[in-house]
Amino acid sequence: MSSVKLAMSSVKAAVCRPDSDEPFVLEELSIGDPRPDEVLVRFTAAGLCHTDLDVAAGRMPTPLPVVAGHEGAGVVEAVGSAVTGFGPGDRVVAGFSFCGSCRNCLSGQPAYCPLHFPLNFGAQRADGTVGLYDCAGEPVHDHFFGQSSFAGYGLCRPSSLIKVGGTDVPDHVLAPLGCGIITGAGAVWNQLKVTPGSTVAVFGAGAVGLSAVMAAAAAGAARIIVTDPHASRLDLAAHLGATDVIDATDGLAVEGVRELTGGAGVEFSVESTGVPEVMSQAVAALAPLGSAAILGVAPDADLRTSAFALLEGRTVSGSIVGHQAPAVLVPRILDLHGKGRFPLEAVIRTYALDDINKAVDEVRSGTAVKAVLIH
Ligand code: CXF
Ligand code: ZN
Repeated sequence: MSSVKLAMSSVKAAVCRPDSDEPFVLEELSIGDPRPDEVLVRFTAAGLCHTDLDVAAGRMPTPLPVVAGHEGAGVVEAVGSAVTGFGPGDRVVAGFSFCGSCRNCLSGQPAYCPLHFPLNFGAQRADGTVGLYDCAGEPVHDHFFGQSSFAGYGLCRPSSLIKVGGTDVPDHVLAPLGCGIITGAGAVWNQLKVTPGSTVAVFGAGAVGLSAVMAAAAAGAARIIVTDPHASRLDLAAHLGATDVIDATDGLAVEGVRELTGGAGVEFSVESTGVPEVMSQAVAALAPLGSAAILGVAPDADLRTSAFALLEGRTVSGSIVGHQAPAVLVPRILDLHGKGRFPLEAVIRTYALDDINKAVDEVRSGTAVKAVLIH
């Protein structure tokens, strides 16, 4: 990284450091001015996603120390001279970065941009520089998902930003639309294309799984079966549209799904746990011609499934961040939210940024579903 420093302002941030006992260390950092192609955003809220914890634990290809956070919401403070389409005062949600010019980006699938990993996990500018420095003057990696929203201000890539000017939804509700919420909802609508009257099983009732439940309910699914080991999350699933719930602690979720469907299995399944055995269950619970969406992140796992089961027309595929441009998906969810058909508030618990490690503990224990940090 470059050691060149520019005009700096102070900013509070949660930093992932390789030598720390806790996932996040609260620090005062310095931030430079936006480059010509950057947008300076004042973040007011940021959701905590499992990917942030994977980064803190060194399980992702992200250099440390780094300011993570990839579900930001806030207000544009300043824009670089080459930025178009954004101006000071714009309310924005921050999601993932993409190049905008490759075949996948141009065909409306920016999540599958070949530069997804360097742009979102590289945590630096293309020239290797960063915009954050610690109190010793040492560089701290930023530009995580083009935002690093666990800092009060971020030097953002325009591709990561979605304008949300026309809504009165508070920022702590908007923030998780950057990743977790669109991941579950988009898989149901864009990847599986869940149909009215159909049967759906959702494995895992975290923020992604419960977003899949809300999306399946909005799509008119007749049967939505949810399985999870936490009773409180199953209660929440029932509140959000699940027609049946299964306690996953005994490992008999597939048998439960088959019993509830008269032995047939479901037309659609969604896996959101990242546990390889649960991924296999999501496939095993399918009826012939059924489709499973694998959404959990398990970097080193193999997926085991019956090859014979695939002969009956079952399909298994994965997707990331909603399988559609966030600029299309986010307004769709906000429209449903405005009609009371996507009650995001039910899955959100807020924490001061200072309490980010408490938020991590409560997500890990299952007490909180979607933790959102308030700056
Ligand atoms: C990521 C998860 C790991 C693969 C790429 C997309 N999404 C954010 O949490
Ligand atoms: Zn995420």
